[in-house]
Parts: sequence; C-alpha cells; structure tokens
Amino acid sequence: MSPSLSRATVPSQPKMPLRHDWSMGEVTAFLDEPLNNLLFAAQTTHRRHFEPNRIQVSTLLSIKTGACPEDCGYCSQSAKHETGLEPERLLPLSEVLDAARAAREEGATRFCMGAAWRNPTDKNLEQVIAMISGVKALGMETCVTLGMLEQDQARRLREAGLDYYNHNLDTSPEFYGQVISTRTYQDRLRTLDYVREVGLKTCSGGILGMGESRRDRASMLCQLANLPAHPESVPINLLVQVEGTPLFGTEALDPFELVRTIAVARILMPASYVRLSAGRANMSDELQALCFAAGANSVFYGDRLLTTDNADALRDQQLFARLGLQPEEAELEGRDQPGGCHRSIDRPLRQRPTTSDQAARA
Ligand code: SAM
Ligand code: DTB
Ligand code: SF4
Repeated sequence: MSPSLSRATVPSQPKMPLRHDWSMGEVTAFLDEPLNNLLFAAQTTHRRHFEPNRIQVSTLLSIKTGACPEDCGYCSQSAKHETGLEPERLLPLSEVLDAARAAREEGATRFCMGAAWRNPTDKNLEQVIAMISGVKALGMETCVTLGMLEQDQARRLREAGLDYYNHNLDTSPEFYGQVISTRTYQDRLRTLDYVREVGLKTCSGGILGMGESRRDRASMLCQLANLPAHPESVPINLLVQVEGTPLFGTEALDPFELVRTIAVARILMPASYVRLSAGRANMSDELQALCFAAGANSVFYGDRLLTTDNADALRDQQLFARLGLQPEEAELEGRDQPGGCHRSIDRPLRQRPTTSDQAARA
C-alpha cells in the first residue's frame, strides 16, 4: 500500500482482547446488522490482528476415502449413502509424500490429510504418524482430520509433531441431530477438548447451507467462540451438494448469509484464521472477494478437496492477483495467540502456464 493510502485507511488500533463469553443475543444482533456495518466492523477487526492482504494457503488430500460408518447427511463418504464413490484403502506413504511435494511446489504451506473414519485405530494412527513425519520433513505444516480421538491418541499426534487437528462442530447443537445420528455434539466437543489439552492447534468450523436457520448459524459461532481457546483456524464450508446424500437438493443459501457468517466469525474470533473452505468452485469471484473483505484469510488451494472439485488453481492465481492478495509463508513457532505472528514475505504461488502461453509456445 502506498504510504498515504496506508495512513488514510489502516487503523493503528491495539489488538482486541479475546472474549469467550459471547451471548446468543450479541451474536444474533451482529448477524442481523446491515451488511455494510458488519463488513466495516469485520474489516476493522481484521486489520488489528492480520496483514489485510495476506492469505494462508493449504492443500487437502483424502488419504482414506469412503466406506465411513457415520451417517453425516452432507457427506459423499458415508457407507449409508449411495453416492457412487469408489472406496479406497489408506494411501501408501509414498503416494501421500508425492502429493505433499507437489502441493509444496504449487506454493501451499500446509498439507491437510483427511480420512473417512469415525475414529482411527491405534494401527491407523501409526500409519498416519509416518505421513505426518514425512510431510514435516518437507518443511510443510501438517493438519489431519481423522474423526474422534482418545486423549492418548491426541497426545501421540502431538508428539509426532502434528501442527493442527481439524474437527468441525459443523452446525449448532440444536440442528446437529437433523444432520447426523451416529454421534453427538458432546462427542465432537470432547475430541476438541483432548486436542486443545495436549497442545495441538485446533481447526474447527462448520458447514452452511444445510437448511439451518440464521439462529443455528449464530449458535454454532457462539459454540466456537466460547470454547476455552478460540480455534486457531475456523473453516467455513458452504455445502457441496453431492447426489445420493440426504442433503442433496437442499435450497441454496443466500450468498450474503455466507458473507455475514464469515464477518461475525472474524469479529468473535479476531485472531483466528477464518478459512473460506468448501464450496468455492461454485462461487463467483465477486462473492469470494466479499468473503475476503469480511475477514476470510485462508483457503484450500489445489484442484481437489477430498472427493469433490475445488476452485481451479489457475483461477485462484488470477483471482489473488486481481485482488492483490499475497500467499503467506509458514507460521513461525512460538506464537502465543491464534494468528498472532506469522511471516509475511512475498512468495507468489507457482505460476502455471495459461492456455494462451501454451498456444504461444505451440
Ligand atoms: N471423518 C472425519 C470427520 O468427520 O471429522 C474427517 C473427514 S470429514 C470429510 C471433514 C469435514 O469435511 C466435515 O466435518 C465437514 O465439515 C466437511 N465436509 C464433508 N462433506 C462436505 C460437503 N459435502 N460439503 C461441505 N463440507 C463437507
Ligand atoms: C473442512 O472444514 N473442509 C474440508 C476439510 N475441513 C477436511 C473438507 C471439505 C470436503 C468437501 C467435500 C468433499 O470434497 O468430499
Ligand atoms: Fe465419515 Fe467424516 Fe464423512 Fe461423517 S463427515 S461420513 S465422519 S467422513
């Protein structure tokens, strides 16, 4: 930013103290605000805690796909839904490391590995630990999402050097039973407690567009923001509708509700990364730009999520360039606050040849 624009627009305000006592009244009142008020408050909050034009970039890989015993109504991987997905066993280590290396080449700084398990067995855990060690040795941050954990399993993951554990609350406690019957909200909270207690960083958020009300979105945000520590990373997914799942055909969410939810997440959890997560493949560039203006500062980058398509990587490069967003470097060790300290050096995503480059070379 030019010095004069910087002086004119960047508030030199102190960081806000983190609160863990948000009431439903406060959160619903935020969600009900005129959108411009919400965007202004979220953007101001964002600038107190983060460099406003940096974006954290993670890449996702499904290391074990399908045949999951859980019945999550949104998920392509439940054995209870006929989605035509071909189940796969746990990927071999070499395949995972090849994918991580490719993600690093593309500019991702964190590699997230997802498994379609209700919970990992101890043997599963050993196999995943080998993957974590291998990915860390490539110089990348690691995140895994493996379902419910026992405390000892969380501790073993921490000892193996894992950085983040992803475990979403997904929706409000009130709406949860309409989406999932094979586990409870309390089960989710217990795993989050173990993850936090052993010193792993937490990645937890939810899915919008499952037929929930604005009040449910407020209630989910309240749950996340009133955890004993805010999750360092808060993924906000927009439901990817998969044919054969019970939620296929749910009425599409008003996109401004997504923007509002991101803005309120930013205000409630000012020092956390808020990830504009699944659903970007079907979003316009303009909607994504509004989400970034509302405080989203992280995305999944790469052509695939777990079992569905992500926004195309070339389109992302072009979008980031058009918006002046710079991908962030890996976080430094020793942060004491979520999002409090990260490197900020320019490191563009690897440029892929455009079709016109290829045509020019031909
Ligand atoms: N089995 C583990 C679990 O449920 O925690 C880890 C994998 S699960 C696929 C991880 C997260 O992906 C879910 O909590 C949910 O938030 C998200 N997810 C799954 N299917 C989705 C969909 N169709 N649209 C949006 N998000 C989805
Ligand atoms: C999260 O919150 N979103 C990611 C990650 N955590 C594991 C998963 C999105 C899955 C989208 C549907 C699919 O590709 O199967
Ligand atoms: Fe299984 Fe996770 Fe999908 Fe639920 S969201 S069906 S637990 S893979």
